[in-house]
Amino acid sequence: MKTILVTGATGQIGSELTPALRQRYGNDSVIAAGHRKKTDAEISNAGPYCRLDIEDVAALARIVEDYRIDTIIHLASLLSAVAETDPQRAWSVNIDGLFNVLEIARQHACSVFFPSSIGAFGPNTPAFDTPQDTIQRPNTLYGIGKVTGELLCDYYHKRYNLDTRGLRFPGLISYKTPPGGGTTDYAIEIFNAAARWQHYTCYLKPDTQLDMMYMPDAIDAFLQLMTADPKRLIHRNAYNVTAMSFTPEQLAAEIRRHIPNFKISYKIDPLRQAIADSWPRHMDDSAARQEWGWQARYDLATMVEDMLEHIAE
Ligand code: AKB
Repeated sequence: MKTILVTGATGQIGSELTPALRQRYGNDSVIAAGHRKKTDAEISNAGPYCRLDIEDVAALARIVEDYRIDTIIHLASLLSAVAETDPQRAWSVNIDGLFNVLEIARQHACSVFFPSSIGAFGPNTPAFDTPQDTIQRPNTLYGIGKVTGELLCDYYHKRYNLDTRGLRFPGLISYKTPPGGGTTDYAIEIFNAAARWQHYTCYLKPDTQLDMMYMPDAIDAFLQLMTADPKRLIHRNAYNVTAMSFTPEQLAAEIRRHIPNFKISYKIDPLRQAIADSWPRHMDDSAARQEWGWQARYDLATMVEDMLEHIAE
């Protein structure tokens, strides 16, 4: 039986992954940790919650010892756009935070799951069918943190035999938790705007193509990788995974099939446009398919239908 610590449990992935883990492993076996005070959602989410600043290694060690944690899912991180506005803090949270997690995991023999991102690639990476193993020279602090994280997780696996595993997520789309400072946030904001005002002003250019995934697929990917046969994991840190790849104008056209009056206009944010322009257009995720059977359930049409249905509720 696992006892799991989820850092960043109140963030976009954590607020959906934590209940999914609790359903599978039991409420008391999944300890949620976040830097915020407990929210209403977490209170109804019936299970232990600890306040944790990921830069505080002693506090992290206390939680791991007190709850006899054997698995750490480390989600606490600043997203790409917000990281560019404060690179020093991004280093401290994203890189020092992961290093703290790996050190505590080494001392207590915990498994570690760490999400990487399309941000781990850069402008020299092949943009289409981006291979699993390829050039990674990101030009954002967020991306530098993700590549560092992938390499650190490899190092702790090889050097200390820790069971480290990770995924390179594309933009994640969900209706439960609002986005928090990412470059791909437009693909979430657009749904609320479409449902309320039939209009959205997008900060990326109409033809900016990026990989995306609906949150239920992201949760499945986590759970599948966690339980995958370790002997089959060649690229354990971190697997390219994607579900769909589209531009703002393609997403708007799909939304228009449900809301015919929906209109999109553009006011480009140079920071987020530059970040998006440095990321791949479409990743090759065949390693994840071959090594642990990855397959997405949602494409653009089914994701849009489901998002609009839930937002209307
Ligand atoms: C972001 O936009 O920063 C994230 C990501 C793709 O890693 N959603």
